[in-house]
Amino acid sequence: MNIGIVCYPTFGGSGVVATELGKALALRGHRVHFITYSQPVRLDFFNENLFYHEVYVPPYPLFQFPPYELALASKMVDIVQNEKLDVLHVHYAIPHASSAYMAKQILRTKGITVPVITTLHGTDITLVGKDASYEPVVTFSINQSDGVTSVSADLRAETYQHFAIEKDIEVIPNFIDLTRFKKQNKGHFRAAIAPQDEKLLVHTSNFRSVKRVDDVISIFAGVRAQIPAKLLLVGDGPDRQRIEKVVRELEHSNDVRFLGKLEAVEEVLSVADLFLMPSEKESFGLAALEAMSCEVPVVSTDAGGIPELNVDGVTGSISAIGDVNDMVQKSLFILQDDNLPRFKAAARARAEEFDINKIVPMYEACYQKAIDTQ
Ligand code: GMT
Repeated sequence: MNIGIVCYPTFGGSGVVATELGKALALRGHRVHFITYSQPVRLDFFNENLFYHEVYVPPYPLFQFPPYELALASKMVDIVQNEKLDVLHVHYAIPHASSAYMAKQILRTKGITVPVITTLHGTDITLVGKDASYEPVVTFSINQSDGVTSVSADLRAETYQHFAIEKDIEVIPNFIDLTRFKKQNKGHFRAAIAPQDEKLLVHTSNFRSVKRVDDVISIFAGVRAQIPAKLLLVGDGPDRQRIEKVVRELEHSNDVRFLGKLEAVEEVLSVADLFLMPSEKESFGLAALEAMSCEVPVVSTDAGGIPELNVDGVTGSISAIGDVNDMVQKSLFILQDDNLPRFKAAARARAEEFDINKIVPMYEACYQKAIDTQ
């Protein structure tokens, strides 16, 4: 197939899923055209089946808000027409699904039909999309899509609950490359970070308020009060500066390291004992899946789709949002030497259920169905 993928090119989960999906489709022989405003972070190699088309928004003094969605729609028209795309797959509803709708209408006037698949990732529904400023457009553009997928059953339920959706939504979960995300021998790194063999706790996120990074710090402080431990924080975002101040006030502030936006997160996960995900909203929890694939159990909340991934008492633990005490107690339990090996093995075994090779064919089938029903 000739496939167009529209996504955010940044470190966010939806961009990572879209890029990894495109790469996997290219390896399976499809031609994949990425359409976005800059080179996707993980698209940093050459493959004869991969193409990147940059959306350029010309500046003009009149524009207080440059109209990206119009430039995107125009670019979609150009690429569908000239590269003869069979399907357009947009990741994150806002504004990609409405731009795709516009592109589809323009193409129709030229006698060209192209099916549009919209994948809902999370905050496009649970946070931003619900807002009255966007809701009518989000509802309309989802209903106009030829195929709609969501990354968890919980996100699908929330979409039906808050939007008047007439379409079937298919659940296609996040996936993982088990060959990249596996425990590597990084003993030297562990010895440098935890010379006394302290337990290593890790959190990775975009440091937005829904991630509740304050809770990460409080959970760590509770654990550190009982056992020797270190905390590694990967990622960056709006809350980072404030969290740095919070950390400076801690009794054990030297045991917390900010690593910033690391691309090779699997190297950090390879030395970790526990992953903390105390999110308030989380449609799936790709970062937790990456950790589990590297044999790291997950202490999480029951937000959104996390319980569809993390199995309480088996691959980690589940607590109510904000119940820091419970997460401290569960962390201490999992970290006990008698318990940790079994949690680690179960985390990896669970991650294997989300093998990229099992999930990508679900997208291929979804494309084929949309093409066949045009
Ligand atoms: O986590 C974020 O805020 C980034 C966001 C995105 O869309 O870029 O991630 C969402 O999509 C990921 C991939 O499908 C999911 O694994 C994340 O759970 C989801 N984040 C939220 O729902 C908050």
